[in-house]
Amino acid sequence: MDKKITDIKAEQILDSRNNPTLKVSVYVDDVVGVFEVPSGASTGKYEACELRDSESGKSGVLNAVDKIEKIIKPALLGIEIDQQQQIDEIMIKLDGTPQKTNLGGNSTIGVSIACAKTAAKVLGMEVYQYLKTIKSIIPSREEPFLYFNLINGGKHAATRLAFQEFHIVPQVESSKESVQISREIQNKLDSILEKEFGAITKGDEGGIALDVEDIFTPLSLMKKAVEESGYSDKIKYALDVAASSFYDHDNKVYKFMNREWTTDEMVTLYEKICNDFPMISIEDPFDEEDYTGFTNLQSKVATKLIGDDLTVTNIERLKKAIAEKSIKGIIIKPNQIGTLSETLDTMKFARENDVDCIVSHRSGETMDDFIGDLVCAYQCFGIKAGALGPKERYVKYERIIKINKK
Ligand code: 2PG
Ligand code: MG
Repeated sequence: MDKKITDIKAEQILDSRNNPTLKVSVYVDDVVGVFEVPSGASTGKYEACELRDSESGKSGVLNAVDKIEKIIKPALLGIEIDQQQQIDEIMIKLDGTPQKTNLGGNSTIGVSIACAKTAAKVLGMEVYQYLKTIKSIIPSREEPFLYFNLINGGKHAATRLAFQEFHIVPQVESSKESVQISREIQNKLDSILEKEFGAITKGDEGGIALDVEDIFTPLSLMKKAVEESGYSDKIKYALDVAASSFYDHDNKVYKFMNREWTTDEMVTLYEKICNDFPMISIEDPFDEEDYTGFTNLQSKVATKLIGDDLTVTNIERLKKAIAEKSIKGIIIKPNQIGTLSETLDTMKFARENDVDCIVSHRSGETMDDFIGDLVCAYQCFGIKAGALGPKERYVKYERIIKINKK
């Protein structure tokens, strides 16, 4: 069978926040693989560039569509679809910038993952099976821990809550059971909050947009829901603080709960959180430049600190975080770096250095379930895919359950 790329098409679609994003289709004759690109709101400043038609807000991506059809497509036509490394290297070279500002990381990741999906089909494999053939990565767990983001704050909700994500993480082996447990706890939490606060509204990732200032309130409410559901012995908690979003660079302080916090005061606060709640991990507890804040806290707590804005799926930033002993885990978002090959290099390096990978959706999502295949192929530590409810979140969990049934 011929395996050469015969066509590439791109179009503009809408993501879960109604913002324009890319859909890319890669063809080998009549076999087609499609990837719909997600988009972040609390983006790290070292992430690959998201190319948009204008600087203001989340404008169109027609410029990116053009770059794919006029620049990337001619360079990739005729290349063997199962040569992922070569495909990605061609795009990296064509772009020629450190943060893919020329072609856009959204364009390159769209093409890169669509190629992998087409290759899987051409070879008659499931996507996760194909991924295993292109890189071998040290596994963390048979099935990933599922991180359910039950309360949304920060840039994902229009409320006073500064911390971005409050997760429950069921400590069970099976994804199916994990979803079942989370469903019960989420329903319980909804009814507790409806009683306490009246009508509830949801944030970008399907969790509740709770309008409170105190960061302990969401944790206590989740604990109450967990206890009333009878799952206290099966649940750990996790946070994504996304601390860069409320850091004052000029004065070197964090601003939330109506006051300013120094880095040392933040360390003390996190130690208290870890004492009061069984925390499995805390993501981005400090600003994206503050490796030493991470290092200081990681030396004091057993809870895993996770880099996201700190590391942006970039192997060079990961190397620095490892050298400084800043983290025990890294968030993996393919669109932060812009190609599948670079994503897998970062994951492989992380695991060789005893850093766990947590694959993650973005706050602006599509119906694509590729990250379900990614997390299962390499048996990663965990996945963040939001709360149960919104379909664009659920398809990721559904895919993981389906793969693990086989
Ligand atoms: C994060 C993500 C996903 P965003 O910070 O981890 O939850 O948010 O996609 O807005 O960067
Ligand atoms: Mg994050």
